[in-house]
Amino acid sequence: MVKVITYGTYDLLHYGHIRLLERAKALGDYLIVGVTADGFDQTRGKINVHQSLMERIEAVKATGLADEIIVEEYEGQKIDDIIKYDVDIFTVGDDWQGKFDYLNEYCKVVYLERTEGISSSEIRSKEREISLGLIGESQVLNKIINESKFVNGIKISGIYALNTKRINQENLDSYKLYSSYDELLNNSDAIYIISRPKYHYEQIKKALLNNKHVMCEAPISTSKEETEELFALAKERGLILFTAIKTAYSTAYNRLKVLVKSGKIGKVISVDATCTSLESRIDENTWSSFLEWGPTALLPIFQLLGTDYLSKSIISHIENDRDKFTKIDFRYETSVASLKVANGAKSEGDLVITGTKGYIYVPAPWWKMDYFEVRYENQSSNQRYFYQLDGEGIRYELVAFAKAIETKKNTACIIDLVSSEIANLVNDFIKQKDVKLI
Ligand code: C2G
Repeated sequence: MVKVITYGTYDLLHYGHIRLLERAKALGDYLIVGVTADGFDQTRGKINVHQSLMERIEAVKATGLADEIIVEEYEGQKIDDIIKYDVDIFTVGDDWQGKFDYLNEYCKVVYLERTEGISSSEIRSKEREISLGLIGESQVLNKIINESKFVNGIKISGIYALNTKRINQENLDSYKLYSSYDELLNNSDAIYIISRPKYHYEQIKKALLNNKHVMCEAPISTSKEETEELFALAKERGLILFTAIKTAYSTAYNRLKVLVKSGKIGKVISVDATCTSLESRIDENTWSSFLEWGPTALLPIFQLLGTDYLSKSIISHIENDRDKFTKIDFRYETSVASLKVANGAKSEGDLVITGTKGYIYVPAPWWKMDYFEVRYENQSSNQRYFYQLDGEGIRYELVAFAKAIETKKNTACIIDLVSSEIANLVNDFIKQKDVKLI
């Protein structure tokens, strides 16, 4: 029996895929198809895959061409599979010509002619593109423009900014600069807001009332009530309202959460996060340390321990009525948490999750997470995890936003409750509630 193996993402299965599978099948008597896992695709830069792994497996199964279907999870798995399944022929489309010659050491390698004129990415981009309007004054806006180029289905409709001093000239030349927010709204399907936090509520509300989807840099607003009102309004109108904290959309961070929730380090006793950067990412006179870094530092605390802490204490160092350094300690029923944020001081920007069986250490800058370690008393049991993170993770949050708009399912990685509690803390901070000064 001649066994053949081939691999692919098989997203939005089309006749190009089917023709490949038919010819692969014809090479032998038994065809194994390796369908790529979501995480593996993301690691190898395929971030726009629309269908889940199960949907893609089902589609390949429905062709009736595969005698066996396996999942491709990691780089180098092909060699393991060829040996494990005693494969005679590896085949793949000739868009990969030469890339798999190394497999000749294990089996025959056959490149089959690719079917011209059709591809999953063409199908994806033919679907209605979301025109995304940008509002705000921060240089992060330049990153969003750059990252949007990697996302099928999103195109930037233009920019509205109170001042453009932090927007690259190249972007000002390439994208329409609208003279009003109304004009931006009229020319967009969705809005990405990265303006001063005190404007967020009005800007989000106006976008939702104009039936636009919204992604907004945390905090969504500076009060819990306003945040809850906005999420309710979005829900009522069938719109997507996403909180943008890019860490939440990175593969590594989501794998870390799964490991913690699965009990990998036992019960979590403490979560300690530090974020500092002396050069303020965002305009010096708009954001304080806590407004700039608080939502990011709060994310793992609220997502791993919840938002029902029993008490908190805030200590800040303030200069020219901007906090240059803020430390917050939380007490929960059976755990504690702390955060240190500063744009007027420098510290080790790591994240440590303390558990009863071990702990997770994420080195600085933990918020651009691509690597973390699970550490135990017996160091030989330590485990290291690495997940590709391109462009600081902003493209992944844009992909999640586009997918949510398309599927009308709010798959936000940051649940509304967390967004509301972040806003609540921001409110306490602004009102200096539970705050002591140093
Ligand atoms: N294909 C084709 N004609 C097309 C599109 C795709 O013959 N118009 C072939 C590809 O060459 C590949 C298979 O169909 O052999 C699946 O294509 P994709 O789902 O795009 O997956 P890809 O990332 O190309 O898979 O490690 C090998 C890769 O996983 C190959």
